[in-house]
Amino acid sequence: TIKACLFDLDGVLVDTAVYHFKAWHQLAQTMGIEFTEHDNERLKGVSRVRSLEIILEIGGKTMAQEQMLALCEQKNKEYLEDVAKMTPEEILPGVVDFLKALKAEGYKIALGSASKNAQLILERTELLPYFDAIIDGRHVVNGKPDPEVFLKGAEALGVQPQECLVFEDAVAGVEAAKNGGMRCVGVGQPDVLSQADVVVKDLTEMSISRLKELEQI
Ligand code: G16
Ligand code: MG
Repeated sequence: TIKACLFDLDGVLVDTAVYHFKAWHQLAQTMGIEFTEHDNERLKGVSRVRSLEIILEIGGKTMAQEQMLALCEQKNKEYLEDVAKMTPEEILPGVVDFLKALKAEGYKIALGSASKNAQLILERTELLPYFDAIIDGRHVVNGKPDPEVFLKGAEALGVQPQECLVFEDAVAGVEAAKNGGMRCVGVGQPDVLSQADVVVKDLTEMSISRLKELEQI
């Protein structure tokens, strides 16, 4: 049976990718690197420092570790200016109704995000009260597709991996769930998230009865 749901943040609950892109694009420009929306897909679900590595790869540049950390900090400052202005209106469709239904039925709920700003974003969007546990970029050593973030979530909730259902929009995130022995709902396009057990467009397609169907697989 499924006892808990674990949610990715960016791309599942809110769309912070637009703010990440804005901040990275600005930074890339100062380095003379052309960084496009298409390139931005590669940054989804990966850590901050890995994001910078990818941008440097695109620009064919290398850089000392120290300077990279300084640039990551600079990017984060820009990003946080937008996060500070976030409101509950930015919650993606279907999210609040599904979280309420899960709560009412006694399911446990955790966050499994790569972001070190996850807690702040949940506060700004008023989603924080729904979560029994938050595992994010501050708690994990190995990024997705390593299952660490979701396994720690299951542990924090006191459930087994096979009792968890993960919601993910990134290929690496779906892989992380499957690597952890969990069932996974992909949020996005079926051709991209082919490893997921089922793919939905957004959480308006989710309900308790749909979740119960997934227990059969
Ligand atoms: C999110 C985004 C990634 C971002 C990462 C780290 O992951 O999808 O693009 O690089 O968080 O964010 P921060 O710089 O805030 O620590 P997720 O796992 O929530 O999709
Ligand atoms: Mg995501």
